Amino acid sequence: MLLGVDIAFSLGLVLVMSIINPQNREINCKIVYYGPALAGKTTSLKVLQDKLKKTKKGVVKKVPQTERTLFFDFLALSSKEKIRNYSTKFQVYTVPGQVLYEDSRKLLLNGVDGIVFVADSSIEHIEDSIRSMNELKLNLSKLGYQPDEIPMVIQYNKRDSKTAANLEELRKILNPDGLPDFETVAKTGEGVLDAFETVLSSVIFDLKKAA
Ligand SMILES: Nc1nc2c(ncn2[C@@H]2O[C@H](COP(=O)(O)OP(=O)(O)OP(=O)(O)O)[C@@H](O)[C@H]2O)c(=O)[nH]1
Ligand SMILES: [Mg+2]
Repeated sequence: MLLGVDIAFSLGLVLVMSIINPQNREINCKIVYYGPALAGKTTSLKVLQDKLKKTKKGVVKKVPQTERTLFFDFLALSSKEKIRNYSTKFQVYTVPGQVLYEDSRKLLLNGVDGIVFVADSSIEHIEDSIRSMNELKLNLSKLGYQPDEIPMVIQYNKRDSKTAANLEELRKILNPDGLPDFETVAKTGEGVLDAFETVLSSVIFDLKKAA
């Protein structure tokens, strides 16, 4: 279950990416939804907001409002789980997918702890997803991250599209390394929470490792 993981954790730990705030006794982690324009990043974030409210596992502080994202959408999640008296908070961002906002996408990756890559499954948009995936890797390396350092999952979104590509084809093209991947329909919410919980578990696993 989301954040229902018991984590051994050293007090006073300073992590490279997650921000530990000893005064507030908080650990702040950053998750970024990355992907091409109109792939369904903002819709996925809205799904998270709705579903997490229902499970009462997190508190959503801000609701994404925009149709086309111009800089970013943002959700702040407060977990009720504690790690040795430290509360765990997650800041969840979506990047703007439109090609001209590359600088914003790079900026938003700064300090990232986990990534959900949202691909558009439609055949006519596969090139956009490939371009976005390559750009993501390039931006991460420009920011000084090792390629496999950041936990990442992939959403093959818009599985309801009449022109959705075959899953195995998408895997071959976008996921040669076998990252956790999910068939999603953000419009109905299908698969979105599973993807989010998986990246969250990986981020928490990394916290444990670093402790
Ligand atoms: N059919 C279908 N439509 C979807 C799905 N997910 C999102 N959409 C629609 O696709 C359009 C774009 O969705 P957004 O969530 O705004 O896409 P985005 O990735 O945030 O786009 P940018 O902000 O431009 O980067 C909207 O009209 C959504 O309703 C899906 O799974 N299936
Ligand atoms: Mg958006």
